[in-house]
Amino acid sequence: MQIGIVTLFPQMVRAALDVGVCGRALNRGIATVSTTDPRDHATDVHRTVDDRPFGGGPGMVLKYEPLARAIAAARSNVPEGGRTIFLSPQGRRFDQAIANELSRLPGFVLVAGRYEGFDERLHEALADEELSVGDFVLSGGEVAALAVVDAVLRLLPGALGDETSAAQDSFGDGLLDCPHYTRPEVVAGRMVPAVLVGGDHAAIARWRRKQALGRTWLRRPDLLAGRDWKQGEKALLEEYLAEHNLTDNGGRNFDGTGCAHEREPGPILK
Ligand code: 9D3
Repeated sequence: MQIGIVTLFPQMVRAALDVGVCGRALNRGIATVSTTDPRDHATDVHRTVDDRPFGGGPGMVLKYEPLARAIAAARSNVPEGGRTIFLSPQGRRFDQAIANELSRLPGFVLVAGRYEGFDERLHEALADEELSVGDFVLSGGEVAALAVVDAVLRLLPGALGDETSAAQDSFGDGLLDCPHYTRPEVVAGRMVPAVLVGGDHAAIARWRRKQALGRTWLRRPDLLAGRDWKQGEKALLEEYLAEHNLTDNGGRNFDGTGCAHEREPGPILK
């Protein structure tokens, strides 16, 4: 996979991608990431990439020509069929399903903005898609681009040490993760759940799935709304709710409908 990133801060992007799972994936040649700096595609002595907004107001706007040339240069390093994706607060919310889609492409170009954003004609003429990473304000698109690249790289075959762990992750199966414990067995007066040290691997797997379902129900009921419930999952969740005295669910259904948007916020795990 060949990924291009158009950014005014290539050092920032490179530094982040040099470490951890991403660094290893890139070192192994599973993917390549190239950066293109729009300043290298400016034509004036000041290497200008931004200008004041028509109509007035604060901040600066990224100019069409240097950005368009930078995007064209980045696209030339990416195979045919690669998409051009702008990172923008106005974009579609990035999620694991989009990460999965992108991981099946031969490559793509991410365009990170700074200042107030891009001249609108860049979006119109050159964007196949716009993505946001969430409803909060970043200083630019780089951190968002890094989130996208990280989420995609770790899905590529060979990127992770343990081939099964991507599928087992939070969101890999549409649920939050179960709790994890390590030594010592008792710390700060708190014990590890007995099942985890009992050696019954079927019981451990069942407990973990039950915890994942229960925590998702409590913390992220929205994730259960469209769920394709697997065999035995609803019974496991019933069991969790009974064990936590949550049988009075105030009319809330398993799938998060019924009152999720009407009721008081639920407890965040006792
Ligand atoms: C303070 C400027 N804002 C005026 C209401 C608009 C604005 C412009 C540019 C807000 C943020 C940014 C920079 N953000 C991104 O480029 C960005 C982003 C984000 O801020 N949040 C979530 N996802 C993304 S993707 C790109």
